[in-house]
Amino acid sequence: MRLTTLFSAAAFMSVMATSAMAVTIGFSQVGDEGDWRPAFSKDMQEEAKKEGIDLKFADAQGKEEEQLKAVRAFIAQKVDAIIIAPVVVTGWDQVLREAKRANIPVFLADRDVDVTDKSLFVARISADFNLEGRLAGAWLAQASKGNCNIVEEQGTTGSAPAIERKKGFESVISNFPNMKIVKTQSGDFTTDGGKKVMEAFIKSTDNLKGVCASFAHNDNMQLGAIQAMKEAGLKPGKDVLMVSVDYVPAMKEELAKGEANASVELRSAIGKYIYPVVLDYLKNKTELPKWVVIPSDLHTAATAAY
Ligand code: GYE
Repeated sequence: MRLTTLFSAAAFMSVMATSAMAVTIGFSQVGDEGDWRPAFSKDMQEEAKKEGIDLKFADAQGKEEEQLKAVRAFIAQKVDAIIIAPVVVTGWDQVLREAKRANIPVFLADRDVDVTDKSLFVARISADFNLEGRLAGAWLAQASKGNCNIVEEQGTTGSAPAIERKKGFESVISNFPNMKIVKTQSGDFTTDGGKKVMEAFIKSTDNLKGVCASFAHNDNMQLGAIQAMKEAGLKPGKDVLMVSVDYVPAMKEELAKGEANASVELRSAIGKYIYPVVLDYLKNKTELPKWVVIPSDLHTAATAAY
């Protein structure tokens, strides 16, 4: 009897100790556009559980104002750390200064911010979007032998991946005088957006006459573009080379069917890269590299893993 009481008292105390020690992290997520982002959100929630982190998850539904509100709420709640996947790169200085004043370390996951004072965040953990653009461009240069009129579906205007994927892609194709972007428009990283943009391209180019490739900043826009092209009687993957970024499951299927040709993988299970950096910093206050880079790979039907 006494033993049981003793045991449960000890168990109670240890539960108290663990919960008192549990790290609380606020995570401000972009939203749930596309297939990649919800997979990333799910991974962040599952990994947090595994690490015993009390995660406060806020979905900004693609709006920066919502993210600013969420970050301010995290500051008011005195969380131990804040992780932000910023919708766009601008507009962050003020709120990051507020977090710094409150002594709450901020980490960037996935997307980047454009701030002059880099001490406003501890580190960014993400893939190299410029490299993704260069890999897509290099694949296309080879596949088209340096001869290609390209239509481009851009991601969300002002977002780090839209800016950097474009820059990286252009830096490669600029080495080939007969490769050029003939049409470009934002499809906001969504399937619907990509479909609408491709419909407009089809109209304005007389059914993609003379167009050799579609470069989409993410797979969902390319999936929408594929639909639009099929509806117009075109053969994506055959009439037009299709290259994009993310390598989501639906794109793997398109690669297998031959309706798409290449996709640069953006890993979504990246909580295992992000949390150890945050936890290590909270525990040891170690100097961290400003950018922890997650690797990227390009896949075609030949290399896709099914
Ligand atoms: O490629 C896209 C998502 O921020 C890099 O955002 C990420 C991009 C990803 O919605 O599908």
